[in-house]
Amino acid sequence: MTEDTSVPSHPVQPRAARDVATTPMRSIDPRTGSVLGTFEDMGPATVARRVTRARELQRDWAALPLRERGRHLLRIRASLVAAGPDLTRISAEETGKPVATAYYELFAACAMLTWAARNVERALRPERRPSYPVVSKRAWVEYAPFGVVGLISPWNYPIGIPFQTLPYALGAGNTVVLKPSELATLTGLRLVEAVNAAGIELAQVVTGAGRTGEALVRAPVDALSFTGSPGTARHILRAAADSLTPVVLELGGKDPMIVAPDADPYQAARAATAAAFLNAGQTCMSTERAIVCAPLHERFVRHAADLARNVRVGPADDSQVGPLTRPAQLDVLRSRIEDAVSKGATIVAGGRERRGLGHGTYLEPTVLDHVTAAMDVYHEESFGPILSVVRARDLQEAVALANDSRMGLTASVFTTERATGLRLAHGIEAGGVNVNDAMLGAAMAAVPFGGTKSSGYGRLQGTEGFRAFSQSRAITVDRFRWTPAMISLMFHRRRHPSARMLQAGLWALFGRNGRRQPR
Ligand code: TXE
Repeated sequence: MTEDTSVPSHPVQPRAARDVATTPMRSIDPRTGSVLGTFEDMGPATVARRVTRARELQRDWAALPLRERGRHLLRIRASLVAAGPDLTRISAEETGKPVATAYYELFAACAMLTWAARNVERALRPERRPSYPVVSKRAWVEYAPFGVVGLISPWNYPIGIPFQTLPYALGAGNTVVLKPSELATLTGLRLVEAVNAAGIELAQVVTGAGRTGEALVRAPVDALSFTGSPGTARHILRAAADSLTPVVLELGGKDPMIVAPDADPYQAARAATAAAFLNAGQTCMSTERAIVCAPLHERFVRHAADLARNVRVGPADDSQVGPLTRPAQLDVLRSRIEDAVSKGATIVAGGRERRGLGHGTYLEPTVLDHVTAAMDVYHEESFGPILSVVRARDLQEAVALANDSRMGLTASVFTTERATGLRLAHGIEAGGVNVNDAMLGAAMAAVPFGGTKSSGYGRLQGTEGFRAFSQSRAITVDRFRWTPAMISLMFHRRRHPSARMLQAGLWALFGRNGRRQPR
């Protein structure tokens, strides 16, 4: 580890520190246990140097016209496509996911880049606003970059999640410093290499665990995008408080799917199991609670159980569900299942560890029926391949159950009646509701993504995503050319208006709507 002697230039930068030498960290393939490579466990000094570098490069990037920034995002896309085989292989090795799942991430990343490239001008060009009630002025809003955006990322989608922020933050004129998860760092390194191979060094990377992440927050960066657990988010907010750094938080969910009495139970079960088991359930917006209305309970449960039993589990490239990325999560999932069964739930599919698949740790895709609010699995994010079925009498009870959660990321509704879908969507407390599918909203680059309640705040993607990493600047100028005589009339009058005159003015401007003028 190198010593740092430079003092970064940011005004609230803490004094330069020396990084204590640490042993390199290792990246491990959860399918085989083999070491894939090592990376540096960076301390505050190294992190500060990377942030300084990003800050130096940001000025030239922000000086480019929006259209030119858009063109460059398409060059990054080309670079990412060229790196595709490499990136998806490394991501699959580090997380254990099937390569196809890594490719979904890459498709999503390219879609985000494409939409951001084509819409950056529209989203961020200066906008005229009425100067009401000041008639003598014109006003407009400009969108300026923050400077350096820190991007602290988890391990579950190490390609897709960074690209929910990166195209929009770059489009807004920022540079970024990525802190990939310690479980998927090699993917992060390759990803940043691909971004910069497009010809402009727009991304830096810092590697390590929580200490490195905290150093990035405290460097400080000028804005932060964090995806991960609520516990870590609290640490980050405390660290960001010193520099008052704005933070966008995406913290996972306990996402419900309401299956209305008129729905096709097979289609609903297909969507629920696909969304529950994708990436071994290690997805923030996976369907964790299927809330099924009478009279569909039995049919939905039967279909969901059949579908779960037919999922291909294993380390091979053509499997659908790989191992848990963090083997220790199996203990958490086991205890959730045991707790649920002890309180009256029934296991209708899976429920056990799948052995004989080599070194990896696998939980069989699991469907639990008769799940109730008394059980941990009803409230706590599983982050594993478990679908809980909660039985509801009717739609009113189903909405109440859906909202009975600390989390509120996304939700879905299955119904054959569009009007029912929309009515339910309006009643569910979530950042996004998908009617007749699950998760698809997040794939739409123009549609904002983020949660309510403990699922976080702020939005990624869409026009909202550009604005999340921009600061609006209000500019006002004179509508008329003022002569010196007019200026002296405005500003050098001796007499101020009396309270009586002001009250009369207030009434003339705002006092109508049929109300009597107060005395
Ligand atoms: O997240 P962490 P992990 C949830 C899910 C999962 C749990 C843990 O429930 O089981 O979070 O996952 C960095 N200051 N989600 O371990 O620990 C860390 O190094 C600054 C939901 O990945 O929150 C990593 O880069 N940074 C979810 C990142 O934060 C710190 C996705 C996330 O780590 C830090 C993943 C600190 N003090 C997990 N401590 C979703 N929304 O999709 C850690 N980090």
